Amino acid sequence: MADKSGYSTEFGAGGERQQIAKRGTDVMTTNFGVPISDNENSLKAGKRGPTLLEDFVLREKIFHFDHERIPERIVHARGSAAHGYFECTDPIPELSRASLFAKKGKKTPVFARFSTVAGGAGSVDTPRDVRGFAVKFYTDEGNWDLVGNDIPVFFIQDAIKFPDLIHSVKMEADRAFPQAASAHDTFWDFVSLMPETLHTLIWAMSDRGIPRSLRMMEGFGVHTFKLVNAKGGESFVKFHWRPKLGTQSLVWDESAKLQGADNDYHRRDLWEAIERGDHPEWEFAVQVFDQMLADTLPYDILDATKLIPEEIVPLRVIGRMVLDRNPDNFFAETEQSAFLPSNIVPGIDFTDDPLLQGRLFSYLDTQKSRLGTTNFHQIPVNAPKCPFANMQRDGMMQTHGFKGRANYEPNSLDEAGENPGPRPISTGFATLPEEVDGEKLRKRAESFGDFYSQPRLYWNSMTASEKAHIASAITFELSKVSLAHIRQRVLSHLRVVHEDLAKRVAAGLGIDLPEAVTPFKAPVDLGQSNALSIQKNWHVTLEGRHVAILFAEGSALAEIEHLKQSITAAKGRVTLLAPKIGAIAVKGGTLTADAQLAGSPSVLFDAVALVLSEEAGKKLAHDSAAVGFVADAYAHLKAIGTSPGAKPLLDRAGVEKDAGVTDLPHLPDAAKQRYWDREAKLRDLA
Ligand code: HDE
Repeated sequence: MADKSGYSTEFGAGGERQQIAKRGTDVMTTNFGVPISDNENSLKAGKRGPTLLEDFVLREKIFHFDHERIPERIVHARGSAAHGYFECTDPIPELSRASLFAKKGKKTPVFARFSTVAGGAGSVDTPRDVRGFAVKFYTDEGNWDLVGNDIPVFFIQDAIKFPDLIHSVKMEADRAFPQAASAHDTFWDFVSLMPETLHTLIWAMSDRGIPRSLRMMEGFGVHTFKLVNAKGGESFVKFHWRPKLGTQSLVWDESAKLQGADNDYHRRDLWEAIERGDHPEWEFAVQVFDQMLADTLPYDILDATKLIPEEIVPLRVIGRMVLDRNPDNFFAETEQSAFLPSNIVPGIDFTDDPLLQGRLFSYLDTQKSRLGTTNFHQIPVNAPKCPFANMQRDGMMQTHGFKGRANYEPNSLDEAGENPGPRPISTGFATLPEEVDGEKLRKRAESFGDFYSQPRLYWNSMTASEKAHIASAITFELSKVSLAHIRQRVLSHLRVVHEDLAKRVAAGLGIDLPEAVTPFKAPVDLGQSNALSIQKNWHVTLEGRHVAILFAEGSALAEIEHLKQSITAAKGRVTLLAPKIGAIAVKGGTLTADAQLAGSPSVLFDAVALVLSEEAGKKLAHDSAAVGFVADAYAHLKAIGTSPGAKPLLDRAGVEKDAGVTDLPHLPDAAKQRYWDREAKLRDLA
């Protein structure tokens, strides 16, 4: 028997056993239960003498420590996860027999992990990157893992290119830098030679590549999957997650500065939100379509570099996910969680998407290398919550003690009164029959051959400010590429995506535009899809947003309290900042800050309020932390609420009045937005 902490208490019998049980887990023991009397000193021959090999306590402790690390994930190494539930809000039995979609109100436990792709496990949270969005549903007919991303398309069409893509984006092989960054030669070399990457590339270069919070990201299953109903009727489906707080992003300079201000910005935000009871929530929606619709599209639904605009196939919301519990132990749960696109349940099925098909092998394979055993499904976070049984046996780290002789099937042991073990059931998972006919060949379908229409659709769907961000991001990344011919080749592709984009990047770099490439397939005009823009779909709300109130000696307590109250009433969050962390004399009493100004730059907040007396305003105008705090909030297009005393500080930080620079009473409203129009005043937009 194991107690809560996993320490064995089943030891001997009678009194001896009771004594151990009473001892509980407050007594330190070796891994084999021997009580330890001294955890400070190793066993030596004489106080200053050599350490003895005999010291099993020391040996065991160091031995275990030496092997604490496991290989990090080859991609998506840095991630954060939480437990929660999926709730079906609109059942779809007519489309799928999956049990989690069967009944309104039905709840299915989930474990969701969010990750960056390129950086190592100890890298930072806010680099420009795609984010992983992996959800494990513990359904009552087995685990379903929807292992998606925050971008609805992928860089490549065929799994055979994945190792090349990842080698190119990770730190370069000889020098081992840059860490967690795509702005380097090998990545841009690869993508410029593989124009199928252009669509995901333009998403990654847009504000989607720098999310504000893991709670403010959309998620996508990316591939086309199938839904299968009880009668075997099938439809195609794409899966979507939509964050309750709306999709929000950082601005580039802010995301770069956050890497210094708080490496764990996203991880901390997710953890703290759950601890506070602000449970992150997403709507779960499906885009369902049939072969007839698929035939009308000018691209292939099996091509993971393409999306289907919501304007063509609308989203149907069928559920919601709420994350309400942090892991107890990061290693045991988050690190050891193993997501497998091949984990599928009756009612859902794969398609022939060649990227998906390759993934079905890779994820199972990689767990053996990462977790060391084929029995990784027995680790609690990976085990289904429904019963499971088969004839698979033994292997490293086997924890099940199987009883009886039935480790093969069929058997007739039941006829001799023995337990025959599990047998297949006709209602179990059955792959849909599909006629397949074709030559064995290494070729790509021509229907996969248009690489430019969808990046153009994306570009055309952005606001002016979003376009500027894309052009600036590509300019920035290419400015870090040292080989001129790579920059040229990228531009020659961008010209086909959109002449305007190519011109802006060339101008930003200060180089001439090269000839455009001749595409394999001429792009077609797909119009625009407003659903793709973050800014056009902004949720005007304070919920999930964080406002800093900066005060100092002489600030008016009543003003601070009133402001704090109105922000929290609108579901915003407030942190009080002051130059000093100790109690400060303010007008009307004393006040203690939650954090110190110099350690809390404004990149950590969505909006700032400056509640300052005239004297403090003058003083802080000569404090570089205060000036940087305000100048960055302004440059990052945030709302700034000010009392009149803050004027010298605003002047010193170069703040000019605009819709986002308000007096204190208007701040709670102003803080619901970013001020994109301000950007043109602040920098030469690409
Ligand atoms: Fe992954 N990917 N991937 N990927 N992927 C992994 O599996 C792979 C792809 C995604 O939080 C690895 O357990 C191949 C698309 C997420 O644990 C590995 C291909 C999408 C995660 C792997 C792709 C993803 C991974 C590394 C091309 C979005 C993190 C560790 C065929 C739809 C899951 C692991 C977590 C992780 C392989 C492409 C998402 C090596 C071969 C497309 C969210 O198996």
